[in-house]
Amino acid sequence: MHITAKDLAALIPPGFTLGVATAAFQIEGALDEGGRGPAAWDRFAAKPGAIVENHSPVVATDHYHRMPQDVALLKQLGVDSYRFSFSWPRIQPGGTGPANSAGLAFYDRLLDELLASGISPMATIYHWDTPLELEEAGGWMNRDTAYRLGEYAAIVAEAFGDRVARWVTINEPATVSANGYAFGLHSPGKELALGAFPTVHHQLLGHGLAVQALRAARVPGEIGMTNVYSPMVPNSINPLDKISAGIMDLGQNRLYADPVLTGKYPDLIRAAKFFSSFEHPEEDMEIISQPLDFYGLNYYMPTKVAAGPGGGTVPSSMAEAMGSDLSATGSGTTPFHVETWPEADITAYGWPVKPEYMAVALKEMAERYPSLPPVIITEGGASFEDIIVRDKSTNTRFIPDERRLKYLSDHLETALRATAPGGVAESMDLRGYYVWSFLDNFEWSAGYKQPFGLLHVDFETLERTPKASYFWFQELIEERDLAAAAELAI
Ligand code: PSG
Repeated sequence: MHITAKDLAALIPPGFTLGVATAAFQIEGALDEGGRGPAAWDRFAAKPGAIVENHSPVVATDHYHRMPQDVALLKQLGVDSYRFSFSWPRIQPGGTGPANSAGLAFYDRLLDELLASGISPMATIYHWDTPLELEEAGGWMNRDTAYRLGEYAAIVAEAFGDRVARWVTINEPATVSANGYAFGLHSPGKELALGAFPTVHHQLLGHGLAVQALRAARVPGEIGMTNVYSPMVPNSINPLDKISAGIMDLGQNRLYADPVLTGKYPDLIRAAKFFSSFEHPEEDMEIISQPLDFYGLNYYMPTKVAAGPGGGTVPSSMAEAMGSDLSATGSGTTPFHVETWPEADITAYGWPVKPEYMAVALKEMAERYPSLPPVIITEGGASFEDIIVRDKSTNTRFIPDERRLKYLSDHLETALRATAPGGVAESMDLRGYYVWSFLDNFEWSAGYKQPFGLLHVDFETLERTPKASYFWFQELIEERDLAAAAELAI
């Protein structure tokens, strides 16, 4: 069971944002309409075998053509805010030069529809859709891409600065570097292992340059960036398991958060060979660590780590690469792998459902980074296979996604309790939670096989159907508003 919507609503502090999130490439489709240029992801997804069952992003949810209906569904849901991303190749088809006016016009309409519906826009500037031309020039391996991102940010700041309430410069650089450049699971499909380190630095630099562009344009909205965070849990008290978890924590969490929040790469990273063989101006660190108005956190799950070969989901190349390279510094370990939680619910993706680790994540973040700005959970959610129950007599359809609903309720409850007075992360100023995702969409290399939406999408007919989780979120927002109104009346 989970807490009732009414009791959960009572835990929500004033001003806390409830929202839903998407990303352009995962929902828009219309890849060659409106003057959009090709993205590296278009080409990657077209490679046979790159995407589960060779699913195509060409149509996705057809949001590009259905945007007004989708905003109506957001309004009906009642969310305070909607997080979406600007498509870089729609706005700058080749990744450089002047803006494509048809591309800008689409987001102009989206922003106007949102504001007319009373929904506060949160815009991600870069959610992985690198223009193909930039990828062909090296993509994030090329320092130049960081400057291109800064210029693109200046364009969206100028065009939309009057209407965007919150800006996310980049989303999850960790996933781009690891999946895209180290292990080849995402675009551009490179398998550089530790050689992918420049893509980390260049994305972080791009983030900093985007912040500079937004500040220079004096946008009134709040500025932040988003990193994914997964607490790394040793499989046992065996010191080798602990060291393994520590290495995963360094390579997936701290590598991306430390530079932004402290202006420094972690010492163990700085001591590694791959780091010393990569040269970058020291001034970059100041650009990367500019003060932010908020820090975005994508939280999905913890990761249980054990020393030694076996198990799954950590590509062995990563384990070996990181283990062997760090061992050269005297603090190394054997290769390691991810263990499962036998007692936990498991999503369709194979991700463990362990809501109590939401509190661990927030506590670790709060303790590790004393100067942490206000935090917004910019994504959280779960993929489960959905079934549509049809009632012939009333000709209605019902999608009983209890497990997704419970995932969301338990995680939001845990986050609210952890950051409330007396909670384990009480020093954290948590300002919001965005459900991933508003609607089922193109889940990168998993295609349409991993539905995260509050809305079901039939990828044959493109029809949207609210799931039980949609009605739950709607009820939660209503209960919160009722409680606030009652408070005012007293
Ligand atoms: C990457 C890593 C983790 C979770 C999600 C992502 N992790 O280690 O817990 S990807 C992220 C992304 C979005 C995806 C969504 C679901 O920002 O585009 O669709 O989460 O995978």
